[in-house]
Amino acid sequence: MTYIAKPQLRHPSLEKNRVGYTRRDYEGKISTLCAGCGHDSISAAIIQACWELDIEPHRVAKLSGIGCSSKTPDYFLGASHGFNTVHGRMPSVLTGANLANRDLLYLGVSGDGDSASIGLGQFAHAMRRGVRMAYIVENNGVYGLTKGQFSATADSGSKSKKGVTNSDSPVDLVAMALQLGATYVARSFSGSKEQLVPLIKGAMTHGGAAFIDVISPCVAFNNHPGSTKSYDYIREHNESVSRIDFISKRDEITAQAPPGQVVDVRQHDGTLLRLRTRHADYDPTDRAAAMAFMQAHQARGEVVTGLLYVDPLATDLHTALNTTARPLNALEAPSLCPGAAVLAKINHSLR
Ligand SMILES: Cc1ncc(C[n+]2csc(CCOP(=O)(O)OP(=O)(O)O)c2C)c(N)n1
Ligand code: SF4
Ligand SMILES: [Mg+2]
Repeated sequence: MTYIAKPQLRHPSLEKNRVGYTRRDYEGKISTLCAGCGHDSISAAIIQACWELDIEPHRVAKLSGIGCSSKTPDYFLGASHGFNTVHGRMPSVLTGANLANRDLLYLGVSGDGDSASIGLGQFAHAMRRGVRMAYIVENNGVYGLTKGQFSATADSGSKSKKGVTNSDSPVDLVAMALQLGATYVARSFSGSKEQLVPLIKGAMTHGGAAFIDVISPCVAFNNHPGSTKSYDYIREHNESVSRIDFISKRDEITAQAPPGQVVDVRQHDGTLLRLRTRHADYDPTDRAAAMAFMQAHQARGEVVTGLLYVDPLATDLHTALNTTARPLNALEAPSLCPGAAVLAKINHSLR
């Protein structure tokens, strides 16, 4: 048996959201990950975010690669569409699905091995093409599933459980996402649900490529002194740029924002990201400044978390390709294949 189904029994008076679902309706099977694994906390944050967003589960497509992290879509959104791809290939399969049906909300779940090692090229092209999705990397600095080898995001100088020092430079997926043109870029920590839930909500309502790198400690292979991805290390070195509140377009904005410390970012779909900044001069809409800020703090050994960059008016691959507003999978045969006469006309126009 590779999974454990959850009992269907539930309390009849569980709170429902606006579309009539309880939190339990956003759960999946019982997790088989190690007790204390950061990935389970991220699954809980995804469940909370989707419930609060009033998303109907059948409107979500969750895709992943291979790894403990990529197993997690089995543990949330059990009534959503799902595809567990080959190692590192989630972004291209998701891109294809998105092009065929633009009406779904795409959630890509991956690991640091899956996205920064074997899937690095796939990650890069999904970001630069602006595929509309929430792309979450559950980053523990190791290949958890294959028993703790250093991954490409392990920091230079960090130590393995057996005391070996990593000499390679790390791949920083946040810096890459910023450089490659992602329009929503964040870093968070699995132990910080208060920060992670609104970040996921913002990503799922974003109009382009949204990327969240979530430091997610592997308690079995990378939670010891000398690791820079352990619970203790991240708690001690976490430097949050802001506190984020997610306000849906239906919610009334009651709290008056104190001037100077609050940046309101309204996204295309009307949702509002309210950022209570901890650094008065931090501008989350300035890509180059975000990069410089992050690198300066990283050099001091700090792990910068929060919403680092957002382009509220972002567009996606469909806009770039000028595709039809109707999902391709809903078009009838004559529209998809208009016949020899149309092809001859196109060929003629190219002569
Ligand atoms: C093509 C291919 N190469 C290698 C593997 C072996 N493999 C399975 S999971 C994994 C790494 C997973 O690491 P990560 O994405 O960080 O996930 P984690 O388990 O740490 O959450 C590797 C190398 C594989 N399954 N397929
Ligand atoms: S091996 Fe590590 S990543 Fe995998 S389930 Fe256990 S704690 Fe999580
Ligand atoms: Mg990993």
